[in-house]
Amino acid sequence: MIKLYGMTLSAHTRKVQSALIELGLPYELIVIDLMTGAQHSPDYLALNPGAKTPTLVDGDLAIFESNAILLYLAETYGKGRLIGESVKERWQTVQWLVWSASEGHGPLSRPWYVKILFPMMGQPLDEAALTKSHADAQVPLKILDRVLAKQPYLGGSSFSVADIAVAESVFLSQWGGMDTSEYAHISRWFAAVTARDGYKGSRLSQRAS
Ligand SMILES: N[C@@H](CCC(=O)N[C@@H](CS)C(=O)NCC(=O)O)C(=O)O
Repeated sequence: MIKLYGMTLSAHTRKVQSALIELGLPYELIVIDLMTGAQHSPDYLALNPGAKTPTLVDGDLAIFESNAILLYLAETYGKGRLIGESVKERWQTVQWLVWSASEGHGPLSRPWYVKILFPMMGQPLDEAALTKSHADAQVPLKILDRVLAKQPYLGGSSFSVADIAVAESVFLSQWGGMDTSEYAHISRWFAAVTARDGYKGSRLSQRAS
């Protein structure tokens, strides 16, 4: 059975859970508690030398980087479901996964770090940093809204792992206090993605079937 090492508090783990649920793949969630430093244990470092979660193990393959895992699952188990079969849709999906990792997730997730995570870890709320994070997140939000004005999903006409990845980042912006409702096309797309079983099921519990 597929093993997923991570924790549901982590957006990157939730992305992978969402894809596994969409594909109906049974998996075992092995909780790596980041608060206790479990990511630095020798056994975990053997799977993921970067000491980050998530890591997915499928047979003798151990793979890390959440967007690489999403692509692996889509290509291996989800062709025509989580990644389009045409060259155009397939590469648009890859393009947005790369954009998410390199351009989108950082500024989109920053409001959550500043407003939620850092205070949870005992730091006082930095209002100036929060204001700046909200301003910086407008850049990727504008890009997404422009694209989603022209097509229903990031990969093109159908839902894909790119939507799973980017919706989780937009969720972190919102949790970090951003009102994204002025972006009509993002709002329409986000409602469609978050209504799906994968998105809903990924936030239920730490246990998997
Ligand atoms: N680019 C990585 C980022 C993974 C990542 O930052 N994971 C965080 C949890 S959301 C983590 O494991 N942090 C542990 C640490 O920094 O010690 C991915 O997409 O998988």
